[in-house]
Amino acid sequence: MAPKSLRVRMAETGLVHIMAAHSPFSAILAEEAGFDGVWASGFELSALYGLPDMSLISMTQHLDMLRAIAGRTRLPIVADIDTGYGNVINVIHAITEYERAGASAIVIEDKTFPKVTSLVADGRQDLLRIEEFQGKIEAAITARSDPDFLVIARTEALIAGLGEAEALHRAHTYVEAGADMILIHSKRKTPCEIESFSRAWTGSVPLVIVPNAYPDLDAKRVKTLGNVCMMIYGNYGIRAAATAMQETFRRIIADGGVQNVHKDIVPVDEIFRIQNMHEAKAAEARFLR
Ligand code: SPV
Ligand code: MG
Repeated sequence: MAPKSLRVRMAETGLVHIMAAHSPFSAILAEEAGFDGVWASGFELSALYGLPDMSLISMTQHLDMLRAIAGRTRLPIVADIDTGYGNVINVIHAITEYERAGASAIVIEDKTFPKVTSLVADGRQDLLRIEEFQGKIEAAITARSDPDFLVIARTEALIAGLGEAEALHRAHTYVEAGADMILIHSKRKTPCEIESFSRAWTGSVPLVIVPNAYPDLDAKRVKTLGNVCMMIYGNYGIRAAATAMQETFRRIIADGGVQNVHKDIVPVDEIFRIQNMHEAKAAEARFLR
């Protein structure tokens, strides 16, 4: 069975849950846990390389990982293409490449290249001129070949401290340019900014949120807003991995060996299962002569 498109899934359930992935392995775990899709996160891939999320990871690096993810999960992939890797010409090229690589949607943000990650304190958050970003959206819509490939426009107006009026104005102009959805991001510790934006939103397309900074906004509360159709859990994969590895690695040093942690982490058989080892063994038994 072919994976359902995000549009279909959103129409069926009203709200899709998209988990951040930085590798095929994390995407497999997201699929097994029951998420509707994976977020090919720029933040997570940057962190995987031990780098800050500041446009240091190239499009080629991100695309290579996305292709590897697409090869190991049937979940739709929402690709975080940051600012689109340059100007409108780079965006056109990126859309073609990401669609071909197997993405179901892209999110493009209205910051200047190179960007600074959104949640860091005192980050430089320079926004693009509205007209230029509208051009990027129009170009993305024109460049896609499948109308179900979603072009999600992300405004960083709240992140940049420009206020709700500017965020709403930008979001409306991005819809005029053809955006399928609007991602509204906030770094407030409470959901107040997002809930206020959602209530004020009169645009014709639904909203996407990334509740990284304001964890209290759970799915039940989001559903009462009525116009948020996608939740992206934007840095939870890498944070969960960091938690587990930090704890385990610390204990091995403290214990002078693996004798204690051994029983608290998954057995190697579980990794074999996730790797599809049984299929490789079966193929070997059948064909290797
Ligand atoms: C990402 O996961 O790369 C995001 C979300 O863009 S955030 O890092 O919160 O901006
Ligand atoms: Mg990002």
